[in-house]
Amino acid sequence: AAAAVLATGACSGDGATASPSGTWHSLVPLPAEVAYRGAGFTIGRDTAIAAPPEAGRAAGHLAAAVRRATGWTPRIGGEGEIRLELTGERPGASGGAGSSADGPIVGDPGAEAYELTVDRDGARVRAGTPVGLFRGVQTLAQLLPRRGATLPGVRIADRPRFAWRGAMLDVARHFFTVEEVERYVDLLAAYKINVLHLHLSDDQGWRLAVAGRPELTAVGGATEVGGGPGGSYTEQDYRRIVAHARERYVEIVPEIEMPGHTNAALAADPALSCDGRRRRPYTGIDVGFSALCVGRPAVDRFLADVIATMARLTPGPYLHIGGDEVETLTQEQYNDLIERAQELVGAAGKRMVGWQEVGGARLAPGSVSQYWQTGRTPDDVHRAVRRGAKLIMSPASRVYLDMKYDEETRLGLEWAGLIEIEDAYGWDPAELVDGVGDDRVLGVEAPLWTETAETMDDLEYLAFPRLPAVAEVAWTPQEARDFGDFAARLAGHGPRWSELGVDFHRSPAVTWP
Ligand code: TNX
Repeated sequence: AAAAVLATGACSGDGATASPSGTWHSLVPLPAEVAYRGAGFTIGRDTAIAAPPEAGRAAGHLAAAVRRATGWTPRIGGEGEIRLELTGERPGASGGAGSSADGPIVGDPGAEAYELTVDRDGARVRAGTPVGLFRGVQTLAQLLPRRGATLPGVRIADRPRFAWRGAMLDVARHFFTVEEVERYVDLLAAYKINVLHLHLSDDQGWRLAVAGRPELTAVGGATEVGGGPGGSYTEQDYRRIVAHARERYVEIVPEIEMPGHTNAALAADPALSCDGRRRRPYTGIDVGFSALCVGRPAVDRFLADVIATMARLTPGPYLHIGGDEVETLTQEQYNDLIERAQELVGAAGKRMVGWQEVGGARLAPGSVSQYWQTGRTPDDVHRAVRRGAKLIMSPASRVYLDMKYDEETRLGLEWAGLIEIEDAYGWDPAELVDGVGDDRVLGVEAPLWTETAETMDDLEYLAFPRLPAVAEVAWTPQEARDFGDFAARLAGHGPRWSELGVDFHRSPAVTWP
């Protein structure tokens, strides 16, 4: 059973405290503007949710949240005390790079704006788009008590700071089932994260079926780190994940790694190697040693098939082609392959995303570079920006969810440092790279590499509570953020995670109830 909408409201003594603004609540991410005032509204057995047809998904999620808090399920109809309203204006309808019928999921942040008010007569969420209503419903669900029916009086006006608020899950080092990925999506959606980037291939595993190339999953998918059985998604499995995510206004961005991190592909198809020899499956955790044979016709056909498959399965505009940590090619060979991939992605009507090393190649202005290497600002990032590319900020020392919290953490690596919740929270995406302010930053993403994570509990333990911290970095205006206030708001989420069976790290900076 999936987690669906988190209700974390504070009025039942479950841990939220007064914030500096003199209010009590557990809202994460903090809305841009929030003012508690006046009497609240108590949901009754005959309270109904009024919603237009386009807001069906938001209304359904809200009804489920009310049922969890109160035990009864509100009717969804044309009239009601809880109203979801689509306004005439559709901010962002002209901008953005989305393709869904009800507007882009990753587009103009204005398209996700909403207003929420609760007074003694009821609750109302207003937005220009269905996605805005859905984000507003997540806020309303967090205002509900864990058990109970009373919402506080409040006025909220909210919109995200960044368009791309992502999480990445590595299903290559260890495989995770459709149900596990769906559960992760549910947890993301509750924090208004709108992208799940799936790392679908690496040295240790190939996880996505490609038509006409059954050996990629049959051979490349049959193992994982440590030698376990691995696994892979059929096209139908993958479509289920995409549909489940869209239902929650989360975009799935697929990543197939190239030209490096490709041992699993080389084990499946010897024609992709320069020596024509089949590689043995790899179950260790080293990086950098594998690469496709750039320039070989067999490799060009492989690129075309793989990118066509990703494009066909992806309703959204972004395809990720990896591009990191190649140690066995010349810069010319590397650039050649990235530029070919970029052309194929463009010809499929999509935009290419790659790890920051892709900035070594000639990027198209619509391409996106994912910054990860902390400690210096590398030339490849500056080159990408000069070519007009935007950046996704994933500084390893802040947002790599696979790093240990402290020396005692039973899971995780530590090459980028130990990351407690203060570290994950306390940075500004517009201060990371000289000359790169809000306008060049597409957004923020928290990767979860899974060399050391094998189970859903492992994923949850590494992601919580750091993922909600990153969600607030990506959503909330910088000037409204304060770590002490965040920690106080976050406390109320602990009991809810426990109730949902979400394993989490009890970060010492938070006074968990
Ligand atoms: C670096 S950062 C990687 C991954 C590893 C990760 C482990 C990046 C683009 N690549 O291949 O899984 O470190 O923390």
